[in-house]
Amino acid sequence: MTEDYREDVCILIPTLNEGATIGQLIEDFNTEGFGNIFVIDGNSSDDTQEIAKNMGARVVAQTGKGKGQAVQDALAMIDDPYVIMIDGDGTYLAKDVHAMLEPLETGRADHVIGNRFADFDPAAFTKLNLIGNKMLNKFFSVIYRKNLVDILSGYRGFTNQAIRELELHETGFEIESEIAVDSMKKEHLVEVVPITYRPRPDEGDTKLNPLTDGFGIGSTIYKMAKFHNPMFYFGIIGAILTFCGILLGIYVVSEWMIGITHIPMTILTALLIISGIQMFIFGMLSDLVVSLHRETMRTLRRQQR
Ligand SMILES: Nc1nc2c(ncn2[C@@H]2O[C@H](COP(=O)(O)OP(=O)(O)O)[C@@H](O)[C@H]2O)c(=O)[nH]1
Ligand SMILES: [Mg+2]
Repeated sequence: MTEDYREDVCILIPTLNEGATIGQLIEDFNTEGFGNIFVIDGNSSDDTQEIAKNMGARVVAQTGKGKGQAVQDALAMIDDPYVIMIDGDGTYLAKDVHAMLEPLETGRADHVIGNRFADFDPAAFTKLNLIGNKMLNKFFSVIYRKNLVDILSGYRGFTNQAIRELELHETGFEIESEIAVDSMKKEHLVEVVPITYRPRPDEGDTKLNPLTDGFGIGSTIYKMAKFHNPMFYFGIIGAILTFCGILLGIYVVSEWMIGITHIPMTILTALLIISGIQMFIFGMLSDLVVSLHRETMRTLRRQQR
């Protein structure tokens, strides 16, 4: 390693069988002036670990399974003032690192998201991937009332403070959305920075399954809404119950008009509508609890800082 490398920035790379690209990626970061490289590996069966070690990276094998678990392992081991997280598959460019760092260094942001939609190769996203990404981003912005443009981006930057405050539990590909949600919860300053996104050199070799992982990510975003926007969380359930109740009610009333009475169905209608309205009331009460909790946490964080 030369003396000129910046040591205050840790480049964190989660890898699973990325032997084809990891070497070039580390070299590119060296060229940009970054030598503090941390590879958290998912026990790759190829030569990822050897290549990274030979290039001077700190290589650690994750203790469990999944990208999320790897990231959690790694973040607990990093003390540097800034962390830049990037996929090891060669889809993101090392030269975008300066733009990613700038908002962190000037204190404008605690967390930076590299926006892949700013400049992407048409081959980098499959149609399904692009639609899924857009839908999940929309879903996120409705629930959390903030448009972070590309919540599933694998290129992220954090201050040390932000990392210590994040509480992450998701082990798989839900980790990016969990980071986005938790930064909202912790009221971190988040900045979105345009970056370039390229196709994987070994196309189609992604470990992500667009359907099952997409569904998992969507349900993580929804599940966590309970703690951030409970009116939305309970409101959806309430709306479904009330809607079913009203539909059934229309049927019961129209049958009653022609002289047929359905007693059990009438009871069910009433139950559905009442439970639906109850859900809205739960939502309102939870909203109150969440607002009060947010105030308390805000005060605590101010004192801690
Ligand atoms: N350590 C570790 N890294 C993983 C695991 N699964 C995926 N990765 C890495 O996480 C990054 C993103 O994975 P990728 O399959 O490219 O997902 P995509 O970019 O969302 O399609 C890549 O660098 C992978 O090598 C895992 O289980 N453990
Ligand atoms: Mg990838």
